[in-house]
Amino acid sequence: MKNIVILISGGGSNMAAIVCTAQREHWERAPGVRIAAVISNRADAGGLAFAREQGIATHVVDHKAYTDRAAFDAALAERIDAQDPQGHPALVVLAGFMRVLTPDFVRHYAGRLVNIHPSLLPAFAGLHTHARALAAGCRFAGATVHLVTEVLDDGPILAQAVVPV
Ligand code: NHR
Repeated sequence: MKNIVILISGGGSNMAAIVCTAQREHWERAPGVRIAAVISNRADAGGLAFAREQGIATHVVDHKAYTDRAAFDAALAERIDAQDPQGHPALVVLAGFMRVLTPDFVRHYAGRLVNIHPSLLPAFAGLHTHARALAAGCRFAGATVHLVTEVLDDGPILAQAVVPV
């Protein structure tokens, strides 16, 4: 069984969509994939309750409890890797995860770390994506799934979906 770990910071709507799709499409049967855990950097993230209700293990690694980004990322990676019996989850998904990750963290998960970004990258990388897209008068919005690299919202694009505004 391949294990997916999902990282969130808030309501977890994209996480919930992944979990519901996994259930509906029976990912455990084929291709043999399970959502092993949902991890948040905030204890009050709304998505944690949803995940728990679905029987998914939840964890909090609070960034405020660490002196710097390197220490937080090391603790986070340790918790992520503990979700797989081999210590090597197949995929780590940033689904509204709001902490910038260090190069060491990104290297550790090279090729198996993806982000769901709420814009049509390369437009509107970074924060406040929707407000900026609306202010710019965009007629289309969308989302991008990309491999995470050291450069913010910059890695190779795996999928995009477009919606009219
Ligand atoms: N880390 C790396 N190295 N590369 C990426 O592409 C990343 C990443 C970490 C998160 C998600 C991204 C998004 O899609 C993401 C991509 C947070 C920030 C940010 O500035 C920027 C982009 C994204 C997420 N965070 C502030 C920080 O100081 C905190 C903001 C807050 O807490 O609200 O880390 O949106």
